[in-house]
Amino acid sequence: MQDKEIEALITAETNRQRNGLEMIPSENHTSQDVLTALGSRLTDKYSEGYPGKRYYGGCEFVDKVENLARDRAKALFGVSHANVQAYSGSPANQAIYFALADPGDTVMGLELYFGGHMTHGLKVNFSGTIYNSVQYRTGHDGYMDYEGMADMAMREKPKLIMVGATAYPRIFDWQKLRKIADACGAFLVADISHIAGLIVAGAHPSPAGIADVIMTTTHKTLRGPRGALILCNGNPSNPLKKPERTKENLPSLIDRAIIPGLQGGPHNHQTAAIAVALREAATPEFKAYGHQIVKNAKRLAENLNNKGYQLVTGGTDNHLLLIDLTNKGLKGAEAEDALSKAGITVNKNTVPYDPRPPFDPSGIRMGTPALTTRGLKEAEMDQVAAWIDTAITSASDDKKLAKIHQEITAFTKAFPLPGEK
Ligand code: DSN
Repeated sequence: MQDKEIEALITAETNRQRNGLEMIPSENHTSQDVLTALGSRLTDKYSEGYPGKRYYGGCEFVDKVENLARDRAKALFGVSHANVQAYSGSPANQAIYFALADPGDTVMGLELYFGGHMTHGLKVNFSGTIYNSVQYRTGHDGYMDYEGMADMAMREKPKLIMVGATAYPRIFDWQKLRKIADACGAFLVADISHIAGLIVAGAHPSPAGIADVIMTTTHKTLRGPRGALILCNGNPSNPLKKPERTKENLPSLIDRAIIPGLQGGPHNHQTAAIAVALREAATPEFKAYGHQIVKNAKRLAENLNNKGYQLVTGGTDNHLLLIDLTNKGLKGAEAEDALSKAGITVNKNTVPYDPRPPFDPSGIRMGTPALTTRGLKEAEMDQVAAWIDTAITSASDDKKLAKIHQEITAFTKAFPLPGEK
């Protein structure tokens, strides 16, 4: 590389990942094939429109790339329509709101500080300013409060109900959610960004055929490049005619919301890398991977429970743990910092009904997708839990934290990043 400054930073970041434990539950390590597609000449090409209906010449190969990505997405998730052009999760959700609601309409989503996402109606996000957002919360036990949701839905009559989370350690009951949406006449949108890999592996129930629209980012448990899929059922109609806002028209509504509604040219290198990841996710190895993520998270939870940590909901059914550190006398940010010095990357996070502010919350969030990609299994989780506990209980002892980092660097040599030996 001619640019030595950027080259050095890429090397430094790669070494940071290689020599540490990546435990942010929304992160993962992609395969070398995904990286190859992402770094290809496809990035040079403009192709506004959809395959076969572009505004540019020279699209014969990128058409095939996009069709492969769409076909693989449809087959993997069991739906009949896939849009693979959204640049990432937030723009994808923006497209869904744009397709299903008008400015000022009521929309309902899980509050960020209870495990939701900014785009699920946070007041300072587009979803809470352009739309009249009403926000539901989990119960005090940390579990989804389906009764509370149903009451709110009947009272507020939202146009759409967004369901999904960034910090929820349990399973979503899609059938219950369908009933709530039907009772108030709302579209049900499932944001499965965190759990998509578990769903395709069969380690979490799928909302396919239940939710009206499914959105997932492609870079979390699904282990692809950054990007997003918007999935639904039906066939797109004439792209030039404005469709009625009905369930039959969902494919057209979504496609038109992406372009011309929100985006210009799709990122073809990203689409190709998504296609590669979707092919990988359809293998038996990926199924085993998805189940192993959950086994590892459960084992980690068991260990930390035994060491006196307060896990929100008492444990996990998926890929992540949300830990309230109040009883350990440490704030989330302090734990994040100590763990980082020890070579373990997590993030500070609010816990339900957190008395502390969001930028200085009581908890941390951690997950097992990236560690599982590197081949760590239950036995290694015992060691990881021991390191986490030592780092948290010795948070102010920089020497001890540095020693853990050394141990982790040595340990990770047996668990190379994808494509490395
Ligand atoms: N930033 C993602 C996460 O960490 O969960 C959500 O967008």
